[in-house]
Amino acid sequence: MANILVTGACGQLGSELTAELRKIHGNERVVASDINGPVTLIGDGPYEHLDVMNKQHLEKVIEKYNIGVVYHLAAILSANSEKNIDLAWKLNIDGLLNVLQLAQSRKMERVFWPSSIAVFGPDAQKKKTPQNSPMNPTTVYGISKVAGEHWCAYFHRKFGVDVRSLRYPGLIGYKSLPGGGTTDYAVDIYHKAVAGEKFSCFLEKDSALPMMYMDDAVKAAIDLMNAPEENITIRTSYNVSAISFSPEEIATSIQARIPGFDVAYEPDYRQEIASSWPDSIDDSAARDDWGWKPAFDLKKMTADMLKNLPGVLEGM
Ligand code: AKB
Repeated sequence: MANILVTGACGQLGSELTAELRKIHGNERVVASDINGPVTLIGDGPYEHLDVMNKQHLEKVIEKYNIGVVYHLAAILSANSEKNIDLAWKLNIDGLLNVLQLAQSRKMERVFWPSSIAVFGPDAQKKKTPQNSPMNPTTVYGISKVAGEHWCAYFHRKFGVDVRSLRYPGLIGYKSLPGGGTTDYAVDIYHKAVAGEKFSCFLEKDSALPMMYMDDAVKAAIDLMNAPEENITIRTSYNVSAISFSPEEIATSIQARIPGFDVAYEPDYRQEIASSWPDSIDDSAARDDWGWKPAFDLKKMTADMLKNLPGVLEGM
């Protein structure tokens, strides 16, 4: 039986997705890989130190473990991409092309690749952004995601590679930290609240963005990958949506449980990125094609974060 490779397995989504895939398929069948640790979150099972820009090494790993399915998550997020545009383009696009080319030549079963709401720019409809809105991003990360989506559609159309993708919003979870995104504040705010400290938010208080709790994000990837091939009508990337809130709204949901939690708004360069993105997303295609339905709203997410985060921080 073919095995599964996760690239970027030590990242925010990767660590939780790897752990879940190992629960489903068994530790030995899910190979985790990354260029940075920590590997503590992903549990037991095979691990390879892997730079996805190195195609030869990637192929060796695929061969060594008889990989048939790849969850290709290695990428640089929006805010960090602006700081190193060459590396962001190289990693986000060359890495994807390496995976797609190997999926084609080795006739692999399936590939998952995350796109992002960052594909949309200031001219897209702000609220309930439709699947096929104009995609004119103003960030290098967004440009790489638009290009990546088209590469996915091309490899499917031209070579029959079964690559599937989701346009993730900001992801929030208590087990792992995001790294270098514009939506990171929505994780950091819980850490400060639990520590009893004041939070300085790098976005304006009314800057609403689409977001999703990690349990829903992991479930979305697995549901999409398990959907029958004939149900997948979108081969660029599916809009997926769960929650939409502003910094002030998430602060209020925390203050309902931790009265006195104090937040200051000190926007920096990330505000410009956030302002170019949608406030909320229309995901009816994902709901119709493969039954997408999120389980967490803001209230439920805050309750879960505040229940579980203190234990995680104690164990660190
Ligand atoms: C980021 O902020 O860069 C990511 C994303 C929305 O893709 N979380």
